[in-house]
Order: sequence, then C-alpha cells, then structure tokens
Amino acid sequence: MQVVKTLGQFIIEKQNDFPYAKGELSRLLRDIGIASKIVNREVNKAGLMDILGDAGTMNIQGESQKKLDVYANEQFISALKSGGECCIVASEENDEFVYIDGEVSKNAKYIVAIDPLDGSSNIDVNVAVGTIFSIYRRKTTEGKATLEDVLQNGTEQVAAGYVIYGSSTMLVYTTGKGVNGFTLDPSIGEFCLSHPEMKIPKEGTIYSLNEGNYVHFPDGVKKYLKYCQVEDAVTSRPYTSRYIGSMVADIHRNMIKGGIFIYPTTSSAPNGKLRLVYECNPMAFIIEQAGGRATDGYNRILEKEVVSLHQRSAIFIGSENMVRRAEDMMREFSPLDDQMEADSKLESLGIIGGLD
Ligand code: AHM
Ligand code: MG
Repeated sequence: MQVVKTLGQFIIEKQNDFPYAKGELSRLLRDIGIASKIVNREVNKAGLMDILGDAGTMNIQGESQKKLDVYANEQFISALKSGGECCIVASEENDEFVYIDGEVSKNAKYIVAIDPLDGSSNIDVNVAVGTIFSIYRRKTTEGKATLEDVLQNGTEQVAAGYVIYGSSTMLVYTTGKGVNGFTLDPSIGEFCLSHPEMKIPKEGTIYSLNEGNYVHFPDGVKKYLKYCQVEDAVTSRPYTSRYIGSMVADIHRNMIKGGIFIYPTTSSAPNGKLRLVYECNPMAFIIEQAGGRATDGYNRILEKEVVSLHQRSAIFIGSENMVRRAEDMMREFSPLDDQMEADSKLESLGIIGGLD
C-alpha cells in the first residue's frame, strides 16, 4: 500500500531542520494551507456565480457575494489572525499593511506578505489562478512591529510558497531547504506530498511573456525574443511560446518543464508590472531554491532594495541558462546606464514616480 504524506505531517517532520524551532513557522504554514483549502473551494464554485448570484448581490443564504480576490484576502487574513503566529499581514489587496492585534498574537514573530489571488482576471474564463505568499521574521524586538519589519529584502525571507488552483490544486513551498509540492486530494481534503524536492531544468525550450507588448519592450528583450524564434537544431530552437497570463501557472509550468518567464519594464510600465514584495520575491526564492535564476534583467531579484510595499519590478525568472542568455542580451542591447538615463528623464518629466 502506498503511504501518503500530508502537508501537516511533512511540516512537522521538517521542523527538525531548524534546531531551535518552536513550531511557530510550522503553525503559520499550516494556517496558510488551511486558508488555501477554503479559497480553493470557492474558486471551484466560480462558474456557479451566475446561478448563485454575482459579486455584490445576495446569495441564497442571504449573505452578500464577494469578489473572489476580496474573499481570498479576508480568508487568509482571518486564518493568520486566529493562528496567532503572525503580527502583520501585507497584502496586495490592501494599500496599507494590517496589524494582527489581540491576545493570541501578542508574541507573534512573523510577517506575512501575500497576493491572495493572483491573476484573478482569469477566473471569469476558468483559467488557473494562484496565491503567492512570503514569510519574514520581524526585525524589531519591542512594541508593535513596524513598516521596517515589512520592508525587508527578498534574501531575508524565511519561507515562501504558492498555491495553484488549476486542473488540480497544488501548494508548493520552500523554507530555504529545497522546494516541495503537495497536491490537494479532494476526497480527504488534504494536501499530499506529490512533488518532493522539485528542481527546475537548467535549460528549457519554453518562453513565456506577453508578446502583445512587443513594441514597448526594451531592445534586449526584443533581441532575446528573436533568438527564441530562430531555427537552430542544436539548441532545439525555435522555442515554444506559452503565456497563460497567470504568473503562478506560467512559472509552475516552467518549473516542471524548463522555461523562462519574463515581465520586463515596458515603455508603458517603466518599472515593470509585477510587485516585488508580493510576486517577484517569493517566486524568486522558490525558483532559486529549485536551482533556477531570477533577476530584473541585470540584478538578482532577492537583493533588490525594498523601499515601498507596492513597489514594482521587472522579472526574468526560470531555467538558469535561459535567464542568463536573456540577461546577456539585456546587457548588450539595453545597457543599464541607458535604462537609468531614460528613467531619470521620465522621472524629471513626472511620467514615472521613483521606484513605485
Ligand atoms: P494581478 O496581480 O492584478 O492579478 O496581475 C498579475 C498578473 C500575473 O499573474 C500575470 O503574470 C500578469 O499579471 C499578466 O499581465 P498582462 O495581462 O499584462 O500580461
Ligand atoms: Mg498579483
């Protein structure tokens, strides 16, 4: 008989990797796992909205229906509140971070940054969406945690993960000792270890970016794209283009098959579109832990200085060799000095606002 290992069992087993751990991080991960099962249940019912009632209307029990991203935000915050291990939740859904007050959280040491439902515009068309989370230890030692505790660089993450609500639901996470993936078995309501020690192939043949933005791309990205499309038997080119438009799903696929995901700066989004704290840092931590690479085209994502909660960044992430090749082209055709000069011109014209 095959023995299944649940997420809960696995987390407890792995607690011994941290000799002085008291189980707080384990409980925090468990809380996130529980909330994601609740969100999963609602995401699976998304197509029924038309018969059960749209967002903003009352459902059959007289409760008002919420947009799923709002619902997911509330579920994660509420699970983290009752779990008692987290003192601040910073969410892509909220302008400001949320303090978790109360008796149960008074000694809480952890900060959670979360994008509760990434790619939520895909829900209407039944395409995979995801949750992305990132965990930091608070830096300050007294009183209430502060913004300083939240604005930590990606290298300070103690854990990060994502949940993909796809043809099956998976939770993938790292605590800095490799990456493990768990598939939700709906018959028992548990995430079960299905992808132990995940590794992203060093080389891949899938490139993933929104080609509709081509005219707005930096020259380095345009050159890389052309490189991907040229015929060359030795390197299996032309590569395959795949873009779901749901970061978690695009990166998850590339992690398994090998590939690169790029969301560069564009002339219409000069700082990039994706958020450093909620999207880029956690995904970069996971991909690096799986043996891949994540940069903004020039520098490592995890080392970027975090100066504001909703700061944006370009991202080049995935199979190491593919990312390195794209970076080479960025250096050659879109040198950082030129980029910075263009940025400061736009800034002085008030077209872009610093780092955010
Ligand atoms: P969101 O946080 O508003 O959901 O946006 C993030 C999503 C990512 O999942 C995805 O990679 C990207 O936006 C797609 O953007 P675009 O439609 O510009 O290609
Ligand atoms: Mg998002």
